Amino acid sequence: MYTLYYMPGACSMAIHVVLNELGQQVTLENVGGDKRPEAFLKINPRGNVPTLVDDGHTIREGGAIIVYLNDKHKGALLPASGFERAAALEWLMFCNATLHPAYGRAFFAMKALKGEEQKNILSLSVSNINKLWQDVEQRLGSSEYLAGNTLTAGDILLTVIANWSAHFPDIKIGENTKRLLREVIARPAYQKALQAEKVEYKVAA
Ligand SMILES: N[C@@H](CCC(=O)N[C@@H](CS)C(=O)NCC(=O)O)C(=O)O
Repeated sequence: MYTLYYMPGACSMAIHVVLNELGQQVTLENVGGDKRPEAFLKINPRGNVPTLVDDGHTIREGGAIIVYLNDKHKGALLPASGFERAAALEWLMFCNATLHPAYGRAFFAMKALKGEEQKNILSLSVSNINKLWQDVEQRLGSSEYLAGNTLTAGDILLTVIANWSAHFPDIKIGENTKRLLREVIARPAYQKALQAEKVEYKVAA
C-alpha cells in the first residue's frame, strides 16, 4: 500500500496520476499550508513533495518515484528498454530537471522579491520558460506525444507543470501543446487526481 505526501496541484500530482494510471490504491496526505506537519518532516526532513512511502520504504524525487513505480508494475508509461525508453526518460527528465526549475525561479521572484528586482527576474524567468514551451511546441508539431507515438510519464508531468502558468499571464503555450494537455487531462486517471486534490485545470482552453 502506498502513501503519497502531496500538495494540491504541485509536481506530486504527477505521481498521483501515475498511481491512478497503474490502477494502484494510495493513501493521500496533504502536507501543503504554511507549516509542514512534524510527522512528515520526520519522513522527509527536506519537507518537499512528492514523497512516497511504499511498505515502510521512503522514496523521494519525482523522477525516481515515477521510474520505480512504472518498473515495479510493468506500466506502459516508460518503455522497458532501448531508444524508446531513452526518449521517454529524456522527456521525463526535461520536465523534472529543466522545466520544473524554470518555474521554480519564476515562483521565487513572485514570492520573495519586490519592485524592480522582482520585475527583472520575473521577466527573465518567464522568457526562459517561454523558450522551453516553444521547444515543446515544435516537438509536438511533428510528434503526437513528447516521446513519440505513445503517452509516457513526461506527458503527465508536463501537463501538471503547465497548469502553474495560470500564475504568470505572460507565459505562452502553443496550440500543439494545448492539444496534448487537453488529451491528458481528459484521461480518467487525471480527472480522478484533479477531483481528489480539488484542483482546477486552467490553461488548456
Ligand atoms: N527535485 C524535486 C523537486 C521537488 C519540489 O520542488 N517540490 C515542490 C512542489 S512542486 C515543493 O515541495 N515545494 C515546497 C518546498 O520545497 O517546501 C523532485 O522532483 O521531487
